[in-house]
Parts: sequence; structure tokens; C-alpha cells
Amino acid sequence: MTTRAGAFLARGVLGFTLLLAVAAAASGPAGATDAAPPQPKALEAPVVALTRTPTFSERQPAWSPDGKWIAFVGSDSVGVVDLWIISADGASQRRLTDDRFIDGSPTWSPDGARIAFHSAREKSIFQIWALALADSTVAPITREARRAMNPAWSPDGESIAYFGVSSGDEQVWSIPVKGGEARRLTFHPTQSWSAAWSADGKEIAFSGYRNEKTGGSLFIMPRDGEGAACERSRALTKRVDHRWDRFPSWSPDGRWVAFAARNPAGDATNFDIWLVAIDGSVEVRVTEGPASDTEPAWAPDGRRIVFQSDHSGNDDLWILDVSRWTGASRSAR
Ligand SMILES: [Ca+2]
Ligand SMILES: [Ca+2]
Repeated sequence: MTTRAGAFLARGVLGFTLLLAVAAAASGPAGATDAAPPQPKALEAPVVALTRTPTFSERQPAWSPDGKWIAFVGSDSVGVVDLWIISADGASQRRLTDDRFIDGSPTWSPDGARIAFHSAREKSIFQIWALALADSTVAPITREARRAMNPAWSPDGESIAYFGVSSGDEQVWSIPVKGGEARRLTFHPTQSWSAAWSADGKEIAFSGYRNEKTGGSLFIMPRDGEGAACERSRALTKRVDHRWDRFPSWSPDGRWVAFAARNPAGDATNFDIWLVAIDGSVEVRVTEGPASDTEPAWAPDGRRIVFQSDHSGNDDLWILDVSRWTGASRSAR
């Protein structure tokens, strides 16, 4: 086990901090694509800064199935990019990889024993790898001729969805963890990526760039793919304000998807965290401000999300209790 300096660990445990989180009133039906974005009302919410390290970046968090750990990508000013895990209370952490390769996008196996990630540790091409937490051994999952990135482990443990470019552009694929042929899941000629499984494993949410008016939007398809004519996928978010919806994460109860969207009123790096009800009927913005708030991931308790934000001037991990929004939206419907 490797840990960072004690001084860092002390800073890693912070109390509640009032951040910039702002509640948005429930928007109108998602089908009303010309509706104005929901107008946020001032409502401060407590969030926890899980890390607060001014010279070290914590990104791409993923909550462990048992709720005790959060895997993330850590990088220093020299450009060393490795995988770490930190306890959900910030009290301890452990470095998982320590090498010159760029490791990214961790995703836990459902039994919590392994973490899949992407890395260009062979032939300088990003592929999906899996690290065993017991002994930190790393084994390949994909062996594509071209890059494979952003893995998402299925709830039944048997498959990993990812985006690959074997077909010439970015599409979502799936591959059996135990070995076998990769299967293409998305077929729209524009890029599709950012796959996220539903908790029951029956569906996959993903980000697609399918309409120049919408920028990126979120879509949902069955686990075995959307069909060659995209006839089995449906839009989840349908806004037309160039939000570039991305990084979906499905709530454990299956009723919400958290995602990051660009704030059209801000600069190109201003992303906020949103929640969308799974039927598309409600969208709620849960952070607002000039920071880049992105890469949300649900806790197994279904009440909290962890996300990455440069709110403090450098990428850190923050935890936000979103139950007030999911609960409020439930009672409003
Ligand atoms: Ca940091
Ligand atoms: Ca923001």
C-alpha cells in the first residue's frame, strides 16, 4: 500500500462546505424541446470536499459497490497519471498504479474485486485493462487494433461497455470480460460514447452527437444495442441549447441519470451537474457556477453523487447529497 504525504491526508478530510450548488426547479416535459432551460433558484446545498489538493488533480471518480471507496484518476504537475482509491470519508487512500502510462476512467466490477480502466500501456494504443485489487496485477480486456476507452462494467459482471473506433468513428461496443468478440452497440454515423449501465443491467445510457442543434445529448438503448438503423435507442435529454450532455451515471434505483452539461452562459469549460428522470420528464441542475463540474458517479446508497470540480482552482472530488432533488421531484409528480 502506498499513501501520499500525511499533510495531504489531513487536508483530505474536510467538513461540510457551502458550495455553489443551486437547485433548479423541475423543467417542463422533455418533449418540449423549444422550452427555455429551467431557471435555477438560489438554494445553497452542503457538499463535502473529498479532496482539496492544490497541486494534484483528482478526476473521474467511481464509487465502489460496497460504498466504502472511490476510485479516481490522480495526476501531478509532471504529468504522471495513475489510479488511486480513497475511502468515502477521505480518511485513507491507496495508489493502485505507479508507472509512466496514462491510466483513466476507472469502473468497478460488481463484486468490488477488480477495476477496469483504459491505458496505453502496450503499443501506445489505449485499450481496456482490468486491475485486481488483491495483488494489483493488470490484465488486458480488449486487444483492438485501434483505441478502446471509457469502460463501464455491467451489473452482472459479465460485460464491459466502452467506446472504440474499430468501425472508423467513435461507437459504443461491449466485450465479454472472460474473453470473446467485441460487439458493436451503436450505429449512428456520428460519435457515441460515455456508456453507463442501468442498475438492472438491461439498458445502457450513452452520449451521442446526433443533432447539430442539440450538441451532445443522452440516449438510452437495450444492452444488446440500438440496432443498425438506431431503431431501438431513444433520446433521454432533448435540449437544444448546446449543452453537450455527457458522462451519464445511472442511479441505483434506476429512476435518475446524473450527467454533466456545458453551461451555455459560461465559457467552454463551464460544466454543471444535472439529474434527469429516466422518463425524461424532469431535469434538475444541481451545481452552478463558473467551475467545471463533471464526471458524476452515484453512490450505492442512491442519495449521493461524487463528481470532479475545479471549483477550488484545481480538480478535486466533491460529494453532494442529491436526495433533496430526487425526493422533491418525486413528490411533485
Ligand atoms: Ca486537487
Ligand atoms: Ca459550472
